[in-house]
Formats: sequence, structure tokens, C-alpha cells
Amino acid sequence: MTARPKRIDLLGVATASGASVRGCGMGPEALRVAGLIEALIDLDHMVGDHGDLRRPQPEISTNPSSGRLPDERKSDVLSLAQRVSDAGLGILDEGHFPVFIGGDHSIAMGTVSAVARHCLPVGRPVHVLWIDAHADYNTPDTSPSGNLHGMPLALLCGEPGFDDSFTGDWLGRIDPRNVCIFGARSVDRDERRLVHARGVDVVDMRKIDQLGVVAALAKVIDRAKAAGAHLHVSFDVDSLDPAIAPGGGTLVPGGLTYREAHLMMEMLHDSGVVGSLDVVELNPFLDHGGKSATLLVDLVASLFGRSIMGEEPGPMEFASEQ
Ligand code: B3U
Ligand code: MN
Ligand code: MN
Repeated sequence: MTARPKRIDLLGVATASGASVRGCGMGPEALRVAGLIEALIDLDHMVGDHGDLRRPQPEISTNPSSGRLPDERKSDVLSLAQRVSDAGLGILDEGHFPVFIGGDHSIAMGTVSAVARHCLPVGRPVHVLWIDAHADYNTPDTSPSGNLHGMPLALLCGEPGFDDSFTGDWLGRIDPRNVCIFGARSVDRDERRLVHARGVDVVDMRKIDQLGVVAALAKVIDRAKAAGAHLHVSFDVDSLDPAIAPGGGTLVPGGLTYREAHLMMEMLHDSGVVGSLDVVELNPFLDHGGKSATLLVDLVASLFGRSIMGEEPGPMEFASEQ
């Protein structure tokens, strides 16, 4: 993003309907409290805040202890996805950079759809970098949990198995060969088969350990650049190691380190190909005193240009030293 965005537009999606653990509906507010807007303004960005989308209908549950019924959760997820897709498209069509703050990862059904709809008329390819401990490539047929936050990529890539309620003008499509799942370490058996069969690039933790994040991410960036693509980054807090980011409902040990994650964000900034961002699955109820929220704000700041030494000085500035 060397070319600075005209404006960064935040859109919160306050929902946990795609997850079985409650609490990530409070994610957008926690990121604001942790200083997201101030951090971006501090980097001289123009920031717009669209507030939060949330379920409009009252919650009527027959048995509060069992939570909401699967069908209610599904209709929440789908109506929010549609609204996110429409609002995101509006932001992108203004030429602004959308930062979608979740909410569970099912909101990406809407966020990535917005990007796909924005790019389709101009024939611009959409590449997706999905930074996550999970592949989120289950379908209703393969999912062991039935949770929709484990399925957004499969829906967006056009997998069969989703019923008609998952269709509509709001839904955009992406090519699975333009998707990279980065940081994976918990993939279900049938999900793994699907990902392989469709040619999704999976940079799992083993590859990261062997290649390092720089080489692994450089490939993704180079591919997007060569294709002239819009790169959408979808960042799930559980990609990070639970020791540095405890605020998630589905933590898996062995995640990205503080330094790996920052380096990735700095590389993505320098690449100039990132056009939209999701920050999802932050659960403030499980977080330790804002530790994960604060880290996420710092990572977003790195993606938007914060660096340790500021701009690299040009050679002329040093010429007088001799
Ligand atoms: N793959 C499992 C677990 C999971 C996926 N995404 C999250 N958890 N956050 C599933 O339920 O689909
Ligand atoms: Mn996820
Ligand atoms: Mn995850």
C-alpha cells in the first residue's frame, strides 16, 4: 500500500452467530477501545467509522442455556453477510479502503463478496490471503461442528453443499487457486481433501518453520502483483500464538509469533497490493486485559505504514557527513 489510500473506512460487524463460543460480537468495540482509530490517524490517514452492523431482530430463545438455534444463527449470518457485502461494495466504489472488524469469521462471506463484486466489472482478479490457524473451507457436508465461521472460504469458492438460502446478488465468487491460507495448523480431514482438490495454496506452520515467513509471504505478494490483483487480507486472531493473543474462542497452539506477524504486516504494507482487510474472531471476554486487542491494533498500524525507523532516508541526506 505504498500508494496511500484516499481514506480508511472501518465497518464493524458485531456478531458471533457463526461461532459456537459467544463473545466475539464485542470485538469491534474492543478494537476501538484499544485505539484503532487513533493509531491510523497518527499515521496521517483519513479515517471514517461506519459503526457496527448487528442483528436487528430481538433474540427470542426458548432455552437460554442452549443458546440460539442453528437456523436462527444461520439466518443471522446470511442477513449480515448481505448487509456487509452491500456496505463494503459502497466503500470500495468510493475508492476507500475498507477495514472490516468482526465479529466471527463468517462475516467474510460478506467482506470478500464485496471485493469480488467491486472487481468483477473491471475484470480485476481478486486474490485472498487468509491468515488463520484453520482453513475455514468446510461445507455443511464436511463440517464437524456446523459452525458457519468454519465455512466462508468454501462458500466463496463455489463449493457445492450450500442450500439455496446461501445464494443472492450479494454473494461474490473467488477462484480457489487465488487463495492462500497462511498459518494453518488445524484442518479437518474432509476439508483437507477439498482444499487439495481445488488447488488452494496452503502455507501451514510447517512450511513457515522451514521457509520462514519472508519467503513464504513473498511468493503470495509476487503472485498478486504479477496478476495485477486486488489482494484482500483476512486476518483471524487465532493465527497468532495463543501466548501473545489469548482473546479467541478457538485457539490452537503453535501460532505466528509477535515478530513474524509484524514482519508480515510490514511486507504487506510495502507491497502496495493490499486493498481491503478483515480483522476477525477477537473475543474480548476471553482476552487478558486487552492484550490481544492491543496487539491487533499494532498489527493493523504496521499494515498501514507504521515502522520502527519511519521512512528510509534518501542517500542525499547523509552526503554532508563526510
Ligand atoms: N474446522 C473446525 C474448527 C474451526 C474453524 N474455524 C474455527 N474453528 N474458528 C470447524 O468447526 O469447521
Ligand atoms: Mn477463521
Ligand atoms: Mn481460525
